[in-house]
Amino acid sequence: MKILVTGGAGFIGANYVRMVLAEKSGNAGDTVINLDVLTYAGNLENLAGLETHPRYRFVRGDIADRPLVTALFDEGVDAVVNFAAESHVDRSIDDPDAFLHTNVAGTLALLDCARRAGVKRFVQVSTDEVYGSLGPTGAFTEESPLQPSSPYAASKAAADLLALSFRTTYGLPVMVTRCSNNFGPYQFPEKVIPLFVTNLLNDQPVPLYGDGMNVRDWIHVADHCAAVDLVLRRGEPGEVYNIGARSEQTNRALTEMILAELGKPASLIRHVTDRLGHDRRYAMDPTKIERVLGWTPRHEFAAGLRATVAWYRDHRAWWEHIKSGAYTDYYERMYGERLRRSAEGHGRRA
Ligand code: NAD
Ligand code: TDX
Repeated sequence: MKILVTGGAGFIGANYVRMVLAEKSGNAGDTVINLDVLTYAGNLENLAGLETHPRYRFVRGDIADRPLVTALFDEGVDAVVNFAAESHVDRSIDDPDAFLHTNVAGTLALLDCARRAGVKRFVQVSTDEVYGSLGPTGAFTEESPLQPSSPYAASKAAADLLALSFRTTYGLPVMVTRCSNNFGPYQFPEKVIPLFVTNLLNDQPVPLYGDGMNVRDWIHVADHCAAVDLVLRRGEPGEVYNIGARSEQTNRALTEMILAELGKPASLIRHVTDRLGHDRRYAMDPTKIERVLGWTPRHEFAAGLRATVAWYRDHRAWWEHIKSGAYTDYYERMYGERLRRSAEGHGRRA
């Protein structure tokens, strides 16, 4: 199968490309074209070692670029996995425009080119955030209403529904996956786990939003990639599949686990002003993909987190390279004022 993977230079896309091309994956007949425009989050270092792989090709470009996408489909692409996105909630609150361009217009362009080219399988990688926020109990099923909170989540909901509409309207064989929070190697250090781990490795404070009691449902990126691959090969067109590992943690508990793993003091936690519209709790019910496709997560949370912390400890050059230049401006804009205010509060309390 010739697979067009979009956003393959990002966190999950790179893990997916590596998985498909791995000797042991059993996908020996598959070739991968990785289409990625290389935004701030796209990093070819995530794919180091694959440059000369005989079944891999990188193309730099935008999923919204119809002539380019059409030319790639003209080469005989069988399947698409659309990971390409603007993916960070805080950036979408700061400046939503890019989210509309890539997540909505880009996904629409890709779907449209795919149906004109007669692509046989199309996986739209969606997210649990399309469902909005949960109360203290229960979990999202595929039938839960879509109630996105942030501009990011709203743009992903639009993409998710556009993808399903292409199945209903044009018969494009689309499957949608909605996954919970991923962690693992190659995650951009704006997301909470790599941000906190890399700050702590430099003995810098970690900015915990609000009361720290928001809950996220964590899954190792390798388990997400395996689920996406299963849906690509065996999923039913028109179906939505929730993906999650039943691994809920409050942000405070998660932070404490990371501190313990690194042997750092709790005094490095800074309670900062909350994220606007911060979803309180996510929890995924993955019963459908377990029952129908036989998927099951293989990574237990505590062990996976330990291995992930070790990965960032062992790959300092990878993240130091990222946490310089434009990242420094981002960090100041996002956290500078909040951390200064939190330090003043700290001083008053002391
Ligand atoms: P990421 O930000 O690490 O990577 C996104 C990649 O897409 C980057 O390589 C970027 O250069 C590329 N890209 C952005 N705009 C593009 C465009 N217009 N054309 C081509 N490439 C473009 O994101 P991630 O965390 O790897 O997430 C991948 C996908 O999975 C996203 O669709 C996201 O919504 C979804 N998802 C993520 C999570 C999570 O926890 N990270 C959970 C569920 C779903
Ligand atoms: O500095 C921080 N402090 C903090 O307390 C950051 C960056 C986050 N947080 C909190 C906010 C969330 O409750 O940690 C939790 C996780 O935050 P993120 O890592 O930004 O992830 P989240 O907003 O939950 O979204 C993620 O999961 C769903 C991905 O970024 C999305 O792409 C995916 O769709």
